[in-house]
Amino acid sequence: MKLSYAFEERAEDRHIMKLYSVDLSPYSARVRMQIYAKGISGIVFELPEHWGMPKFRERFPIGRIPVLDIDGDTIAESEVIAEYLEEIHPEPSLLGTTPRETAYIRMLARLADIYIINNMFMLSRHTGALSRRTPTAARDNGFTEQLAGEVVRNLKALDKLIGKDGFACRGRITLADCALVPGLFFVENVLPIAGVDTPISAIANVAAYWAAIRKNEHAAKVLIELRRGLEERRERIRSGEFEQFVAARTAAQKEADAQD
Ligand SMILES: N[C@@H](CCC(=O)N[C@@H](CS)C(=O)NCC(=O)O)C(=O)O
Repeated sequence: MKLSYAFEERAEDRHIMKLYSVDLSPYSARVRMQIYAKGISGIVFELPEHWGMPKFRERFPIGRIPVLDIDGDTIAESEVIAEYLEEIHPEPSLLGTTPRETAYIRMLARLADIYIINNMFMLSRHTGALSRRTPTAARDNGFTEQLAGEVVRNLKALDKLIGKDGFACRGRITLADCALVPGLFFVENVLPIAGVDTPISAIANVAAYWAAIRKNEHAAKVLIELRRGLEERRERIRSGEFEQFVAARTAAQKEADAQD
């Protein structure tokens, strides 16, 4: 039993792995931070060709990144990829040393994913914060105001759960930090584009965590990538190229839907 597991582990190491990812994607950033923190080498980061277009969905039905490609076989969903990487590269572990510690880490990672990143993602879609020259202010749209309220509510919940030693929990980098860092980057940088002041500074433990974790080398690396992605996106919006891309994407999707 043990032997066959060891063999499988070595076999995994021989596979060619690619992570389809872009700088600005918070879900991809979560997996990239994990890869940096674990020191995994040999995973190539690749831009997803036709991303957003029906052609991309033909290959990857969920149509979202990150996707981990292992010799052409693919795994979607950041959390699933993260757990897979922990299984095939157990050391250094970004999980707990007991089931209860691991459950706590997963709870914080889930809070970041579902209640922070996902709400920020929907808010940015509804306001056009990352797609239009003149986004709709959240206060002018009841739904986006509600999403911004959800983000604040969940940051306040996080405030009661977050570690006070510069890490999300356990005094070291875990999968919780990998999910929280991109989430807080979006709260800090995307909410203001939608006309909402970032609430982080008023939420004491989250603010202290945010000030400390951004100095961690793996977090810092991913934050540089996220900022670079945001600057590139701003430039594409400024030049009008991004709106053209969104229009082409919508038209292509309508055509594909009509053929279904
Ligand atoms: N639940 C997914 C969310 C992934 C996701 O929404 N990715 C965005 C980029 S950050 C995406 O690919 N969006 C493309 C689309 O919505 O068409 C995960 O955890 O991986």
